[in-house]
Amino acid sequence: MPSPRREQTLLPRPTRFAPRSGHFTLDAATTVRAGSDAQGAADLLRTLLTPATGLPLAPSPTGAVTLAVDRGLRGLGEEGYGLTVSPHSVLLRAATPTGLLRGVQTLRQLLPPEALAPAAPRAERWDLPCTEITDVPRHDWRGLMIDVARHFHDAATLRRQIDLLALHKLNVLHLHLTDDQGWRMPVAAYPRLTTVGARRAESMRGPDGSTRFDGRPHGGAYTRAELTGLVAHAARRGVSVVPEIGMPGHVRAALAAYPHLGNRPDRALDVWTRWGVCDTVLGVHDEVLDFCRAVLAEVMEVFPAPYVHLGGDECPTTEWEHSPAARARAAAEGLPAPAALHGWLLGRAGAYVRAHGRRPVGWAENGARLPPGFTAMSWREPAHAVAALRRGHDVVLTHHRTTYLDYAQDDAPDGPLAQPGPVVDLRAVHGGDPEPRTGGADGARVLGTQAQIWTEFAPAAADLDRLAYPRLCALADRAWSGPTAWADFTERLTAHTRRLDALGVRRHRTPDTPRT
Ligand code: TNX
Repeated sequence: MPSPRREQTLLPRPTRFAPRSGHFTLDAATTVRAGSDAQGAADLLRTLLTPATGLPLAPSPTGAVTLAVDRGLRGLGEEGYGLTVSPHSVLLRAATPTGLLRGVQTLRQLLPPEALAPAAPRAERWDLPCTEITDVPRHDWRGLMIDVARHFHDAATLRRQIDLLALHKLNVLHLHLTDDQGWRMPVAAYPRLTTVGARRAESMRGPDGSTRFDGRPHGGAYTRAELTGLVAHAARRGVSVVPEIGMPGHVRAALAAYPHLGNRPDRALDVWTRWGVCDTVLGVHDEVLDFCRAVLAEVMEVFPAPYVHLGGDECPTTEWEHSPAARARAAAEGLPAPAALHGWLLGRAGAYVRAHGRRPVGWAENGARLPPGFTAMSWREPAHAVAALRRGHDVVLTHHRTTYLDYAQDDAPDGPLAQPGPVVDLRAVHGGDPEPRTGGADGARVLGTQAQIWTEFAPAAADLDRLAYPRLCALADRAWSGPTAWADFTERLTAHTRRLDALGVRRHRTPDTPRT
């Protein structure tokens, strides 16, 4: 079988592409013309290509490679682009600077895979096949969540993951910054969050219910400068970093640092060493509201993303039911039962976020409804996505059976330790869930989808690669292109795998993924 032309191997698959005969040759003399609003794209092109190819791609007003923002271009939206490669010129156009960043990734994929290697064999000339591409994403939210709370992953590791997201035209890195087992975000007014809350005595070795511990302390937190640097690195690649500060549950690390924020201030708590759902949750007294506001104010300073995730998942309500103070708060607020404090607290925090011009996001579950105005991540069942849309929430599809990359990717008996649950293989991620249709009368919409890497069993940087690749390629393809045929996807993935290998991605190999 002849190997496919390179534009047939693009991943994600472009909306429209037509092969043309001939090729454009990039060599030492090739220069790049870019107006002021295309400078970011020109810089990214050089950052990505110069180290590997050795080509300077110097700026010039008469460059054969033109990058241009034309706000009048129709039909390309915020992120679409048009690319024409002819024998003597390359023209990349978009209606926004972000659209150009997406097109730069396409240009990069049109080069031979060796051009992606950090130190490629230096060649004098690099050929781009002539082609005509118009490409517009299906969804606005195309993301990956990385849980840096269960295991800390440092800023360099995250920068590399951002680079890989950008290669796949994914545009959101959702950072799960806090949980029972660790708090990773520095907050000036609450220093113990990271001096105490970022470190645990040991980690459970098996899944929830296991009695085995590793006996090794684990910890880590980012500095504010690291987070700011991460946000800037992501922005240069058109990736938005959405922070998550979980509440009212999943807060044990914060309560270990500041017990007075809980419901049992008399009880000393450790930063949790187990996995699973912990029954300690935030109290609902005024100091807790002050705490939430102080944390969120700092989060919004560091993270300019339009969205702030407030968690909201897996919040046992027993502590509130047994706390006279919580019962009194519920009564004073006119709530039917202490359990309703979940929505009340999220509502207060969400209102604060909204008052600052941002949009709150929460995990949607059945029993615990999100307050109005929240964007919902529906993770348990597709039916919850439908219910959330009907209640007027925008929705990001994050169903565990198709997007949880912490689940095993095959049923190999000797595979690495994974979250117990269904096998989420490449085909499951590629197939995804059907997009819910509700008629849309309420204006709510499906923003897109994202994959999740919960890190109970992913302590190392290499684990992130292994869990994300190649499954994230399938999610990226679906999120950008909409459903694609399995045969078409796997054929492109086989070629794309050479790009991943050139980049040194430590991908997982399974029977349904390319082994080359
Ligand atoms: C459920 S999904 C969780 C996480 C766990 C994950 C393990 C969600 C919002 N909560 O706390 O890490 O399952 O797969």
